Amino acid sequence: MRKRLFSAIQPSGTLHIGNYLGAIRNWVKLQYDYESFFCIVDLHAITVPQNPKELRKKTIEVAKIYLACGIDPKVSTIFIQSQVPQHAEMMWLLNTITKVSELKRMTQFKDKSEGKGVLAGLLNYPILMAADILLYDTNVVPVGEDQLQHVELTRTLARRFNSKFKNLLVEPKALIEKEGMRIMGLDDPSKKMSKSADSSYNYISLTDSDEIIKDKIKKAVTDSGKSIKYTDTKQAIKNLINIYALLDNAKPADIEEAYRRKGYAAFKTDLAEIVISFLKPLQGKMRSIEDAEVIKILNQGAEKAREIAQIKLSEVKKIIGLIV
Ligand code: ATP
Ligand code: LTN
Repeated sequence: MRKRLFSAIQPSGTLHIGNYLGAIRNWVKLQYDYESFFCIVDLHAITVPQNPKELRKKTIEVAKIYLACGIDPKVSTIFIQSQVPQHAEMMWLLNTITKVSELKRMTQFKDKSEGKGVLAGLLNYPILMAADILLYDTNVVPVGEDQLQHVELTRTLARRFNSKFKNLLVEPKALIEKEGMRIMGLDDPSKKMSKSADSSYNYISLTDSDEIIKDKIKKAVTDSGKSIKYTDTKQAIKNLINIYALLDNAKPADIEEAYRRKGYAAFKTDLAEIVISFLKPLQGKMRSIEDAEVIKILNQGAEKAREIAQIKLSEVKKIIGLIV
């Protein structure tokens, strides 16, 4: 039997090149080595306020992006989290073995919970993520570096459950691809590119038009000095070189060399062209996929996921002492 893989993205905005380079690009390759489940985690997305109409639209859009990027529904299972109610139920059960202190120390929680009126859903977010993963006997979880802490908590909960009750939950491993693991914001290279950033100048969406891409790259912050150097002390240019290298299959050192005498403006113009020619075919594919086709794929995916998830959930409930 093939090992299982589970990963997910929140439909909380339009996906950006960071999501592609840090996540989806790897999934496309991995789907042939693992039995894969790719989820659209709408229940996670509502841990911060969402406009209902937009949320529906984004959920379908994320599914189209998965397909256009090369996730094959004949090979992998693609589904919407809220269409598999076992996730929310499993979350409640895991909630009873999770310490509040474990949740409060999560970096993502600390980052997103500044200010007053912090919602319980935001705190409990990693337990839902653990439920997603553990329901499917997942062996590997490909994610960006920022999610490592959540996968660690998932492992802790699996171990805790297994030693308290019975060895029922598989301890998953995070799979972090070194390349592309952290694409930084164009307007602030000290923080990761994020689809829920305040300014759209933070990210390049997979659906951005050519003009917008040119404008965003032109306005991307630059470091002091004019040289194109790939070094940790020049975070802005390092990030742009990374994007260039990943999309153009080039080595950062070669890019550095090629632009040594050309300077920032020429580099940015070329980078914009590279991004545009990468996104063109992807956007064409997205437009060619009908809503009805996506909905059919998502329904089939949810049906398969529910069957698998229900078996695990019933085992867990029984062992805890709930009457199934
Ligand atoms: P949000 O800002 O709404 O929290 P996000 O843009 O950070 O969203 P997620 O839905 O949290 O995106 O993440 C989806 C996947 O993309 C995860 O595997 C995550 O690690 C990866 N990812 C997100 N942002 C980046 C980034 N800037 N660089 C590389 N990978 C990323
Ligand atoms: N928290 C993740 C999204 C996510 C996920 C998951 C990733 C929810 N459930 C299960 C992997 C496995 C994020 O924000 N990137």
